[in-house]
Parts: sequence; C-alpha cells; structure tokens
Amino acid sequence: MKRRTLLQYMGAAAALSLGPKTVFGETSLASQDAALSGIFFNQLGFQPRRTKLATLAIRAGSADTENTFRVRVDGTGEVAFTGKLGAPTKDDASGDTVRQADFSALKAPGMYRIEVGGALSDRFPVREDAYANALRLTMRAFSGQRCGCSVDLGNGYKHGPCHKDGAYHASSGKSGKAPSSGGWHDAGDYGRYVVNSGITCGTLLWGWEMYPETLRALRLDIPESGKGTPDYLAEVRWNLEWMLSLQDTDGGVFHKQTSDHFCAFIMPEKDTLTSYVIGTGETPYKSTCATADLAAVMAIAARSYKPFDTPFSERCLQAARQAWAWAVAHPDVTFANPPGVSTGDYGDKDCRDELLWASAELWRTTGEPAFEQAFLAELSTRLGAHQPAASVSTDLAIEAPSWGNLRSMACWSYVMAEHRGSADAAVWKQRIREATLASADRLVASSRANGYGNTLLRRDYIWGSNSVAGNQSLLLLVADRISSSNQYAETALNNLHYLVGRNCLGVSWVTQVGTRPYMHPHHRPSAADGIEKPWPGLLSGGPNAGRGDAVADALPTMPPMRMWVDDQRAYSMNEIAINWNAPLVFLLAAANSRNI
Ligand code: 9MR
Ligand code: 9MR
Ligand code: ZN
Repeated sequence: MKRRTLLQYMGAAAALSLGPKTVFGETSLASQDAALSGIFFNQLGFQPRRTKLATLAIRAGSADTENTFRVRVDGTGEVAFTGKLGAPTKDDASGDTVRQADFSALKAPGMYRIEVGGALSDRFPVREDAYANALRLTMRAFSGQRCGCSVDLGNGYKHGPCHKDGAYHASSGKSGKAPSSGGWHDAGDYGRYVVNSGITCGTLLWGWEMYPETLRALRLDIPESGKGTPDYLAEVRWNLEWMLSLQDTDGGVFHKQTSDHFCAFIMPEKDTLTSYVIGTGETPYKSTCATADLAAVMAIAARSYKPFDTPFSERCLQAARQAWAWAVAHPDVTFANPPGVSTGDYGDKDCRDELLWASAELWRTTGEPAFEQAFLAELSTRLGAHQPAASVSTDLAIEAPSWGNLRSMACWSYVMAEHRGSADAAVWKQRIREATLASADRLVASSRANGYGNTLLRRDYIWGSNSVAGNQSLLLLVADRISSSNQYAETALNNLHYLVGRNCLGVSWVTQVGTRPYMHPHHRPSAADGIEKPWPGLLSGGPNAGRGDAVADALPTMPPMRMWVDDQRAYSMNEIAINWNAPLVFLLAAANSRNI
C-alpha cells in the first residue's frame, strides 16, 4: 500500500507548482496539489533545432480555463516564448484529457520553465548536448552488468569478481567444469542468455554502424580505455567473448549459462551458486535460435572490429560460419528449461527469423552468394507464391524487432548490404524499403494520435514495453536512413521524450537520468549495495498491462500506461535488462548524432 502511495506521489510531484506567489526559479514541491494540472516533457530538455512538445494533463475536477502557455527563463522569469495550448483530447493509453504545448520555435539555449496560469513546471535546458550524459550513462550501465570481473563505476557502484564457478549441466550432454567468464548479467538477475545477448549485441553493433562518429567519441572510462579499440566496441566485446565461450566444438551454441534457480537479492560476488552451461536435455543439446543469433552477431562483429583488431574480426567470422552451418543442419531445435532449472528461458519456438538474420548478416559481411540465396529462399517461402515484382510490400510485415523476432533486422541488413547481389536484389530491396516506410508511417500516425506522443498501441504495453518503444524508434531510425523526410527521426525522438518524462506518471524511466527518475528497479546490485540511489543509466521495463508478478497482480486495472509501479519487487514492470537498454543506447546515439 505504501508503494501505491509512492506511485500516486510521483504523479502528483510532477504536477505544476502553483500560484501567483510562485517565485520564479524556485522549485516548491511543498506546494504540490494533485488536483492541479501536470505538465510532462523530456526531463533532459531539448536540442535547439528539434521539435519541443510538452503534454498538459487536465486533472479531473480542475478548471481548464487557460488557453495560452509561456516558456519563462529560469531565474529571471522573463517570457521567452508564448504559445497557444492545443485543444483538449482524450488519451486512450493513460485515460487522461490532455493538451499539447508546442514551443519548437524556441531555439535559444538556456534554462527554462513552462508556465500555465501562474503554475510552473520543473526547469529544463535547451542545449545542443542535452542528451550527451544520458548516452554515456546508459552505455556505462553495461559495464556495470559485467560478470566475471570486478566492476567500479565510481560513487560506490562496484562489485567484486563474480560467477567464476562454471560447470556443465546434465542437460548439456557434458559434465565437469565449464568455463565461466565474461558476459553481462542479463537483467536484475545474474543469468547470461545467448538469445538475449544476440539482440542486445546486434542492436549495439548496429548503433555502431549507423552512428560511428558519435560512438567513436564516447568515453566510458573502462579498463580497456585508451588501448586502441574505441570504448564502445571494447564494452560490447566483453559480452561477445562470453557468447563465443558457449559455442561447442561442432559449431552449435548452448542456450544459456545460469544457476539452476534465481539467487536471493544479494551482490553478484555473494552469489555462490554454480553457473551451469545449460542445454536442451537431449541430442544435439544446443539450440537453433541461440546458434543462429550468435552467427548473426558474430558476422556483424567481424565487420565492426576489422579496422581495430583483425585477428578478433577473423575469429568472429569463423565462429559465425560454424554456427551458421550447425543451424542450417539443425533448423528447429527449440529450448525450454530442462527439469530442475527455473531461470529465464527465452524460449522462442520459431527460429526461422534468427536464421534469416544470420544469412543476411553473413551476406552483408562476406558477399558470398550462398548466404544471399539462403536469405531470399526463406523470404520467398514466407511469401508463398508471390514473385518479388508481383507482390505488395505490406506482405513483408516489417515490425520493430524483439528478442524473439529478428526478421526486420534481417531485411534491413539485406537492404544495407553493398554487394551487387542476384538479379532480383533491387526489387527485393525496394520492397523492404517500402514495407519499412509503411510501418514507420503507422508509427508516426500513432505518435500523433497519442496524448504523450509515444508510438505505442494499446497492445504494446507488455512486459518490457519501454523496449518496445525503443525498438519502434530503431525502426523509425532505419526509415530515417532510407528516406529524406525528417518526420521519422522526430517521431523516434518522441519515444525518448516519453521514456524520460513525457508520460502520464511524469517519471523518467532511466535511473539517475532526468529530474524525477524512478528509484526502485528490480536489480539485485541496486537492492543489495546499501546505497540509496540505484545504479545509473538503467531503463525500467515500463508499464505492463499483462501483469506477471505478485505486486502487479495486486494492482487495480487501470489504463495501460498507468500499469506500472516503482517497486523493486515488481519484476514484470520494473526490472531492467540488457536488451531494453540497448535500443535506448541506439536512440541516444542517434539523438547525439548530426546524421538524423
Ligand atoms: O529476479 C528474477 C527476474 O530476473 C525474472 O525476470 C523473474 C521472472 O522470471 O523472476 C525473478 O525472480 C523471482 C522468481 O521468479 C520468484 N521468486 C522471487 C524472485 C525474485 O524476486
Ligand atoms: O524480456 C522477457 C519478456 O519478454 C518475457 O515476457 C518475460 C517472461 O518470460 O521474460 C523476460 O525476460 C527475463 C528473463 O527471462 C530473465 N531475466 C530477466 C528478463 C527480463 O525480465
Ligand atoms: Zn557475475
């Protein structure tokens, strides 16, 4: 109950401080009143050249008489911009009646507050580097997830070497000690899972390929800094090395390395449970999705690391080829937890999209026709009798990627490949481009229809919905790359605004980022370290209308965006995960780049 109150407080706290007596430049949380209107926007502020939107929520029972808003200079109170509030509309996802404040025309750098009827919002900056620190913190969060070594992010956020004790689980078909080193803890738990590592590293390396100038300049202050490989790639390699360690001698890849059950809420070095390499329980023991994911990721890695470390690049390509061969020979070995194992399963039942992704990345890396043929064969099979020229682009159903669905990544990789390709290549590429833009147009339309500007539909408020927003932004940023319209990038940024404050709870879902960040992630180190604030740069899973844990189950049914609580126990709403941080890093890389 206390925690429900906290949730309500968060909504109220983000409401405007009020009254004609408000002293400009002072935040007065004491004078909050939940009955007043709240104004919600990106708590990190805005870049001068970009669209600037805030959402004013009209609380039930409050008078909605103001039609103008002002943006005042923080401190002096000088009016920098006056605008007209949009007409009230009903926002389905939150249940709120909202009005929009558009102050895009305000371009002068400075610190500001929005004022409506004498009530003032929190302060926020307009500055070119508004999102620079968020990029650094969200990427450094991966360093904090490192397993097998000691970690020190500063300010007390540290842990000792962990999970060194590896063994083959009976389900792997092997026995005895196994290597256990490297990799990132998956989430709030200390497991390491190849499938989830796949989309995570794939997304991060795609970020590298799309925004190289921005990410090359990113300083993470990690042990590898200054040794020739850019910090960003060095961090990703920490997890790639662990993934490689799960590849068996026949090329197949074990699904995961975790304890047999989740440990208590303790620091990682206190967790003495054995880290088992876990298999499917029967021959061939390795799983197709994990193996194909590894093939795809290592193919991208071969491209990305080539200029910095040729031997590593070659090792990645070799691993990708072996994994590919294994996956083609074993196209549908799915994974479910073997008896006695209760950690996460990432149990994808359809590995065709992972295979498609592997074929596309290997084609893009090597230009070898066999990979293109495999890609096109699978794509045409899926589309049945349609010939490429005859069918409509929407058959391709390009969707935002997720850990269980990599089809769109595969298609985009094919589009971006520079090799000449088969006779039909141009037609296929055009179809994928059209399908991507059609999906992106739908996301632009949802963003416009939504009161808080995000791209989510009602059905998107699932476990990890904040990553759905992140991955929809990834789709929009691919659309941005293949079209000349700037609406896709602006819509992608709308999801950033949503994640860090422009939502009905007025919360920033990134720890230690923004003026009102959430405080209680389901994250073992944050819970066990004795420090009040959670580890920095971690994205909450976000609202989940589907529920999935005891705290969530006890909540009353509310509109989907409200189905979230800042409670450490609520893992279906407030856990963190590497595959959720990755698209946020991607989005922030784009936001910090000059190329969108
Ligand atoms: O901490 C675990 C989290 O990482 C998982 O996402 C979640 C669902 O599998 O499970 C969490 O562990 C909980 C377990 O399932 C039930 N007992 C309480 C555990 C920690 O709160
Ligand atoms: O992200 C996963 C989500 O899509 C699933 O609905 C959920 C339940 O199966 O599991 C999530 O993944 C968890 C994984 O199983 C264990 N580590 C924590 C992950 C995030 O909650
Ligand atoms: Zn560990």
